[in-house]
Amino acid sequence: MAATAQLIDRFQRAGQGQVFAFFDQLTPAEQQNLLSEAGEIDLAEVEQLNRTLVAKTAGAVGVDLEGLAPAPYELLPANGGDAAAWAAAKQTGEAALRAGRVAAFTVAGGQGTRLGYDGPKGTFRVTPVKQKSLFQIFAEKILAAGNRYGQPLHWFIMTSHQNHVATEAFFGEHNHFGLDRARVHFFRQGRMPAVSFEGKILLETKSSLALSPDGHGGSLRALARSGALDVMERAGIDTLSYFQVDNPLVRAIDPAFIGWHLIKRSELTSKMVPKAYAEEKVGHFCTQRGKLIVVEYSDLPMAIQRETDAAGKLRYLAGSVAIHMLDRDFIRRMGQSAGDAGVALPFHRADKKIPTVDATGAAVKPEKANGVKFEMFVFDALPFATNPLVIEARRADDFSPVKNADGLDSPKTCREDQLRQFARWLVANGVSLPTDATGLPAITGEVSPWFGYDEDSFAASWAACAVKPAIVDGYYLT
Ligand code: UD2
Repeated sequence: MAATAQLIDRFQRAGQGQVFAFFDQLTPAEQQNLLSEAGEIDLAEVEQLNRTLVAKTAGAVGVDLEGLAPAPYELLPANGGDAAAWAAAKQTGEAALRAGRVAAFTVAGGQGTRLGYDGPKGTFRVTPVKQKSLFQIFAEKILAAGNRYGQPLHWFIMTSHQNHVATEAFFGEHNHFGLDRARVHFFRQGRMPAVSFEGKILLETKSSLALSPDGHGGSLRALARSGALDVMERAGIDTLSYFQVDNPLVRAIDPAFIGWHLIKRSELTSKMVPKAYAEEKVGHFCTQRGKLIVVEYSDLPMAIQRETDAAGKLRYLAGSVAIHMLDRDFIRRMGQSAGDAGVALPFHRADKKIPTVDATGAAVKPEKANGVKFEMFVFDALPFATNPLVIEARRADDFSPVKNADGLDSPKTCREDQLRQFARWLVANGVSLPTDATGLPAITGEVSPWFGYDEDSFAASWAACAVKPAIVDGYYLT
C-alpha cells in the first residue's frame, strides 16, 4: 500500500477516519498539508488520552487528594530563614555564573489569548517610560548578568508553530538587543491535536487539523529534540534558569536560587511566593506520598485553599509562580519519550472553544466549549526529580505577570510593580522619593537592566555614579 493510503487506513482503523472526510475535494498541496499534519499524530497516545481523560466527564476527572499536605520550603532570611545558608547559596550561584554553567530559558509558546494581544507575547511593551518589550527586558537582564559575572550567557527561547517566525523576526529587527546571536537559540515546541467530546480528532479546516501547543511541559521534550541540550553540553552548561514570557519582574538570573539548586544537588528547584489571598490563581506546592507536587488552583477544592492554621495563616500558602531551576541531565531523562525512559509527564485536559468545520466542511466558530485540548505542565516533573526543592521568593522582586487586559495581572498592575521596585532600590540607596502606602511613587521613571537588574547590581551602579542623577518625573537610568 502506498504511504498515503497506509496513513489514511491507520486513521480509519483508529476510528479517526473523519480527518480525511474532505480529502478528495482538496488540491494536491492541501492534501500534502493534511497528510503531513496527520503524520505528526501519535494515534496510540490520542487513544490513551481519550480513554483516560476524555471518556470521563469533566466533573469526574477527579484529582487525587489523599495524603496531601503543604510542602516545606526554604524561608527567606527576612522571614526566619538561615541567613548564612542564603549567603552561601548566593556565593555558589555566583561561582557557577562565573564558570559559565548557567543558561536562561524562556517559555514563550503560549497564545496570550487573555491579553487580547495579537503577536508573540514577548513583543508586548510593558516598561513605564521606554515602553520596552518583555523580550527586550529579559535580553538586557541576561546581557547585564553576563557582564557582571564575566561570562556571556546563552538564552534558549521556546516558541510555538504559530509564533516562531514572528518571534525570530522580532529579534532580527532589534539586532537581538545587543546579544550575541550565536547565543540566542529559538526552537518550536510540539503540538497536539484537539478532539471532540467524543474523542474524534477535530479538523480546523478541510485541509488542516486543529493542532495546539502541547503546554509548557512540552518544553522538556522540545529541549531534548531540538538539540538544545546538546548545545548546553558542548558549552559546559548544566543548569537552566526557567521563566515565563509574561513576567518582566522575574530575576532571570538569580545567584541565590542557582546556589540553592546546586548545593542541595536538586534536579528541579522551584520558587514559591506566599499566596496573596486564598483564591489567587496559582499552583500550590504540596507533598503527597513522599513526593513533591504542584496542584493547580483549578484542581484544589476551594475549602482546602481557604484552610488556615492556628495562627490564621493559609495552610496551602506556597504559590507556584512558574520559576524553576532545571538540571540538564534531568531534562534529558524527562525529555525522552515514555517508551524510552519509562517516565513521562501526564497530560491535562482543557475544554475549549475550538474553531472547526461541520459535516459539509463549512467553518464553525463555537460559542461554547466543543472539544478538548491536551497540555503538559512542567511542574509535573517535580515528583520525578531527585532532591526537588522549593525556596521562597519575594513577590515584589520576582513576580508581576501580564495576563489580562485589565484588572489583576494587567499591564497597569505590572507597570506599577516596576515603579515600586525602582523606588525601593532608589530609597535603599539614600534617595528621598515619596510613595503611597503601597510603595507606589508619585513620579514615573525607569531603571534599565543595564543600570540595575536586582538590588545588588543597582547599588553597585548607583555607588559608581560620581554625580548622582536627578530623580524627577520621567527619569531613566541606564
Ligand atoms: C501558570 C501556572 C500557574 C502560575 C502562573 C504564574 C499552569 C497550568 N499554571 O498559569 O500555576 O504559576 O502561571 O504566572 O502552568 N506556554 C508555552 N507553551 C504552551 C503553554 C504555555 O510556552 O503550550 C508558556 C506561555 O508562553 C507562558 C507560560 O507558559 O510563558 C504560562 O502559560 P499560561 O498563561 O497558560 O499560564 P497560566 O497563567 O494559566
